[in-house]
This record gives sequence, C-alpha cells and structure tokens, in this order.
Amino acid sequence: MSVDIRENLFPSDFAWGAATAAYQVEGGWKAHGKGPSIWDTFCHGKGRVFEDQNGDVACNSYELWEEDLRCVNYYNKVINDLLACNITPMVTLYHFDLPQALQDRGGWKWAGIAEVFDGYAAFCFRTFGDRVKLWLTLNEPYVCAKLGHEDGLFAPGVRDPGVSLYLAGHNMLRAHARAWHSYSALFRPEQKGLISLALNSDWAEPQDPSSPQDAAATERYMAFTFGWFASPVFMTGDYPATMRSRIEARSAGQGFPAARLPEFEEGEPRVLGTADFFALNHYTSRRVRAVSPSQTLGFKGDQEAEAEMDPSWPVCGTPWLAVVPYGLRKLLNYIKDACGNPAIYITENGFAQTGPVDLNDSQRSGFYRDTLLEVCKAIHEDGVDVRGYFAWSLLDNFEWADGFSVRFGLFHVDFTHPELTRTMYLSGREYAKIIMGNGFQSTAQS
Ligand code: GBH
Repeated sequence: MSVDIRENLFPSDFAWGAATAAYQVEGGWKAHGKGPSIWDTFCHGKGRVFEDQNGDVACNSYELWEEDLRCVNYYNKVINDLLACNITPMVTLYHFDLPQALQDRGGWKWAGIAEVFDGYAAFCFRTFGDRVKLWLTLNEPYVCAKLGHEDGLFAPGVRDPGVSLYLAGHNMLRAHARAWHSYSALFRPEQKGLISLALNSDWAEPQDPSSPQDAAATERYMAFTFGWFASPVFMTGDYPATMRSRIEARSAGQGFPAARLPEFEEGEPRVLGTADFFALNHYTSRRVRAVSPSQTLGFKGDQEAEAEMDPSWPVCGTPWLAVVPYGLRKLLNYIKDACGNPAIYITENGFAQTGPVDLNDSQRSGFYRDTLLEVCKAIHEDGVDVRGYFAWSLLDNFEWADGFSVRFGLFHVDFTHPELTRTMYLSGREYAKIIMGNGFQSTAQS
C-alpha cells in the first residue's frame, strides 16, 4: 500500500535520537577507581564472547568525549554537552552492567538489590535530575533475565533453566517500581520529568495462520516475552495469567515446593502504573508454532512454543535479525490496545552489518526508511501515540557476546585504529536527512 507523501511526516514535536549504552561504548573499565561490572568479569573469562573480545576500551568514549573527565563529572559533562548541542538526553540507569560487587551478593536474584537500586536511582535523580527529564530505570529486563540467567549467553552467565530467570526478573520489577515511586514522591514535584523502563519485544505471528494451536502458541509467546514485564507494569499488576497458571502447574508436577514464578507481595510498593510512557526496543519478528508438551525444566517448556523465522524475510546482517518492517506497526498497535494507548517512545531499533565493512550501507538505509514509513502509518492511520524514535546505535560498539563482529552504528568505528576513528555511514547521512525533514520530505522543500 502506498501512503500519501504528506502523511509520511512525523508530529512537529517528534523526538529523534540515537542510542548507546555505557558498557558498549565507553571503555575506561577501571578508570578512576571504577570497580568491575558483571560484563567485565564475563568477558575476561574465556569462551563466552566472539574471539574473547571485551569492552575494556570499546569505543573509548570515556576518554574521547574529552580527555580530562572524572567519574560522575563524566556524566555531568556528557549531559551538559548534549544540552549545549540542543540534544535532550533520555538516560538509562541500568543497561546490563551490574557492579560485580552486587553480583557477589547474589545480583538480581538477591531481594535486597531493590533497595540498593532505589538508592542508586535517587542519587542519579538528585545529581542529574535538574537537567535530565526523561529516565529509563532498566534496559530490557527480559534479556537480562533470559540470556543472563537461563541461557548463560550474557553476563552474569548463569545457566539455571526455569528458575533463576523468574527470580531475577521479579527483583528487576521490584527495583524499577521502587525507583519510580521515589521519583514520584521526592523528585517529580520539582524536576517534572518522566520515568519508565525499556521493554524489548519481537512481533509474533502464527506459523500456520489457520491453526488454532499455533495461534494459542503465539499468544503464549507474546505473554512470556512482552507480557512478562508489560503486564505487571502496564496491564494488571501481575504476570500474565497464562504464565502464572502454566508455571504453577508445571512447578507442582516437577516437585517444587512453590511455583517458580514469584508472587508480588502485599505491602511491597505497587508495580502497576509505574511507567509514565512506554519505551519499546524492537528489532525483528517471529513465526510461532505449538510444540508438544515436555516436562523438561526451563523457560521453553513453560512457554510450549517454538519461534522461527519466515523464510521469506530477508536476513542480511546478524542471523537473529529478520527484516520485517510491518511487524513494528503491528506491535505498536498491539501495545496501544493491550496497554491503554500509552505514549510510546521507540527507544531502540536498528540493523546490523557483519563481515567486510561497507560504508555505503544502502541495506541499512532501506531498513530505516521502510521501518519509519511503518511508524508513520501507525501514527496517522492507526492513531498510535508514538512520541519518538531512537536508532540503535549512534556508533558501532561492543555488541555483547558478539564482540565487535556485529556493527549497528550510524557511524563506523575503526577498532583497529589507535584513534578509533569515526566515519559516518551512508545510513547515518540518510537518517540525518529524515530527522531534518521530520520525515520523508526533501529538506530543500522544508
Ligand atoms: C538490544 O537488545 C540491547 O539493548 C542493545 O544493547 C544491543 O546492542 C542491541 O539490542 C542490538 O542487539 O544470538 O539468537 O541468542 C535487543 C535484544 C537480545 C536481541 C539478544 C538479540 C540475541 C539472539 N537482543 N538477542 S541470539
């Protein structure tokens, strides 16, 4: 379907951006008294990251931002520099790099972490909240719980199928809720900002659209990925009913004294409603089919669904990222319906390059164009309240377990060059044009 060109524009106050994360760009892993994080430990062990690479230096943004930066002043400087360039910061308090000292006390599986996180969040609100008005507490609790505590593919590298991930996820929600309440009670009246958490979600469709089993499996997949964190915060205050009932029944059958999915306890700070907008990280789509029930302990068995790629979807960068632009429009509508039409920021979306570098990355340009046209349709044709879009990522960076082998940047970074030279990709120039035109009008006309 073609869209009227006038409609391929975004609201006049639409927020355009590009995202990064501390561990992925900064380096400075032991600068100025910084203790190790769980990602430092994880990478320094062997056999976990592509070619045993690590983020010790990464893009060295810690030093390249300006040579003489110090600790908290580094972030003060970053925030002040951004504001001076008329760029509004949206700050994520936690993007995967838990201090190792907290991991040593049990990390996200330790109930006490919620208070510690709350104290850290309050410190940030107090220190930076005069200038930062958009906050995210946690980035992708799903990824931290599932890849970090079920699969062991991300730090802290725990492989404990079916148990640890639910506990880690639960404490992340408890930590998030506390920080939201602290902001609301102590800082919001004066600072007048907004706070949420970034949730990642694929779009999912039944493998066989005519199969009721596949349709049900697709609903379970969305409940176990999107709903796991969206339902407590945006929908009901509890995990999706299907998660609860399935995990309860299976836990009993497996001989656990209690369900592996924790309860939100009376007297704890309320979780429902602890987000002032919806922050969505989205990359790709899946086709889902039902699988036969299995008693094997683990998230997969709890979910009883298999997610696959559609062979017609192009995969030209990293293997998990099938390009399905319409999936984002569908997902935006799903969020609108499921979560009561919230204001939505797309806080991450992007496309990766692997193998030989191509600065003339027309595939990525095409990805951004096709995806943003779908966002336009969601805004104008479907009435989804999308407030902003941040490309992942500003710079090629340390792509977690893929090390430096997967490049998501709008800027190429030459990691073999001592100065870590930045060069804009074609897609960076094209994205800049879209921002300047606030959509797909030529900047000459505007
Ligand atoms: C985001 O996670 C992260 O927030 C960001 O730091 C990261 O750089 C960006 O995506 C790009 O990956 O290899 O088949 O096991 C998005 C969720 C989680 C999707 C890990 C890919 C690996 C799939 N990502 N997942 S697989």
